[in-house]
Amino acid sequence: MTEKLRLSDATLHHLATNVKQPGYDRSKVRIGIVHLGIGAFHRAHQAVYTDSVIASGDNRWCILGVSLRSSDTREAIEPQDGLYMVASRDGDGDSFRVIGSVAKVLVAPENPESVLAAMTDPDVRIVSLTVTEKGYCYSPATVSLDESHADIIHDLADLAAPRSAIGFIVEALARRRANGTEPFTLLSCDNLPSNGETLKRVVTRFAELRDAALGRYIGENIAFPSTMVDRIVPATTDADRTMTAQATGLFDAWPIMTEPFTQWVVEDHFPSGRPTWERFGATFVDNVDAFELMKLRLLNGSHSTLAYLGYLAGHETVSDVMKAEGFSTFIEAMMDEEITPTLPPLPGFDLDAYKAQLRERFRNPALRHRTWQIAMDGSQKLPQRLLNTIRQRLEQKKPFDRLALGVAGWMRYATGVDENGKPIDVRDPLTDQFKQRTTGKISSDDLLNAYLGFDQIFGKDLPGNLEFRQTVGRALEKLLEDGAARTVAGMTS
Ligand code: CS2
Repeated sequence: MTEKLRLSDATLHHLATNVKQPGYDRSKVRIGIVHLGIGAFHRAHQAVYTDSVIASGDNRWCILGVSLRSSDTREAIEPQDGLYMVASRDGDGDSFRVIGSVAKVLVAPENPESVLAAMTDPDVRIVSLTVTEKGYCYSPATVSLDESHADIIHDLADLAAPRSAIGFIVEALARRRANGTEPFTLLSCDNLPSNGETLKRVVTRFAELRDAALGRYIGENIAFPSTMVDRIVPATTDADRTMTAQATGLFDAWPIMTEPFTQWVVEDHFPSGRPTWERFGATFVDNVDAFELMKLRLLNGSHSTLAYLGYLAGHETVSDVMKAEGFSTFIEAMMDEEITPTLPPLPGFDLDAYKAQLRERFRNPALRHRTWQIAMDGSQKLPQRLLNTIRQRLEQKKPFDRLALGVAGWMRYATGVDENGKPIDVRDPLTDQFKQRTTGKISSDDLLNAYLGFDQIFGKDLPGNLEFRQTVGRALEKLLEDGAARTVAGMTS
């Protein structure tokens, strides 16, 4: 391959003509949003909607992205003037678009004060977040601040140099209040049920621990609209970088790979103003909960189930899993028979079409979405993706064998050894504890007991529920005896 020029404001005119460009004067835009956790998902989703708003002539909403840990995003896109490409891919081919809405990236650990300065700028009206489940420093089972979390302890002791998103938010709100600057709206874009409420709960609690009056002020004055966000964004590989350079004519150090589908449902509660995202496909509603539950349980619950069972059955990507014997039928039955009856009604919404479309999205042959990627952080994901659905099935006194197999798949996966005796690189905040508590445990009973001891995942109710223990126990036993591929195939024949 010949060396390609690198993407930047100055090289845009070298792009292939079918690549969509920002088309606005980037020197004239102002920063109106600080986004905490500027990973691939944000760049494929909110930053794209915002790019469209800016292109339509409203220059108040450029994004300042903050990385809370590593400098890799800044290193990739700063030499590109913040520009990057989004490749939208499916069986029909790829289409490319350059996004210009990210003006700057800060790396919080290098200079926390610069992040706080950005968050206290009066032009900034929204602070949004994609910090993943574990970034909320909460206990997933109780959805309340984990006051023993190392970052929370640190941030309470060193208010001006926080590490966590929560610490940054509370310090910035306290400074704005002291300066008489209008507060910003907080917009959680993570896959949590009632994500705005959850953010409010942890932020208010953290503020109370600092100062009761600050806690009250935040509880009474700050808007935390909830959102449902959806777009599948597999991690970018070197092959993707090469493909993008070849197709577009410019080298981008971090192009984002995604699907054509995108959805954003947002509660319309922005007292300090907001971009007109609805003009570019976002849906504003009074209450997002029913959409969020639908997405978390049907998409993410199925995704995690396909990821654990699919990985154990030897499949690298979700589309491979969907092709393997029995899996597609299994997931369809799980959606229809076990998840759908737990969802609140959404009048006028075509749920059957939504589910069929989901399965098509999982089959997308152009997205190499690795099961291993989705399998990450299971301890943080299981409660809202599978366990709450099971709680409802228990209440309804209805079967939940497939959901239980998903949970058992996670248990089997988190032992860190695959079905051929090879190690699994288990990424989870609790990986070390899984190892400690499961090593040497071979029988399904011993393993089940070891996992059910994690009350931050299973709560206090499920471990004591006989029906739950027996159903998950049976599923785990079957997985250990027959392996994932045979178990899934056996359940659908
Ligand atoms: C996935 C999600 O990695 C995961 O856990 O289930 O990132 C999923 O792709 C998105 O929520 C889709 O909107």
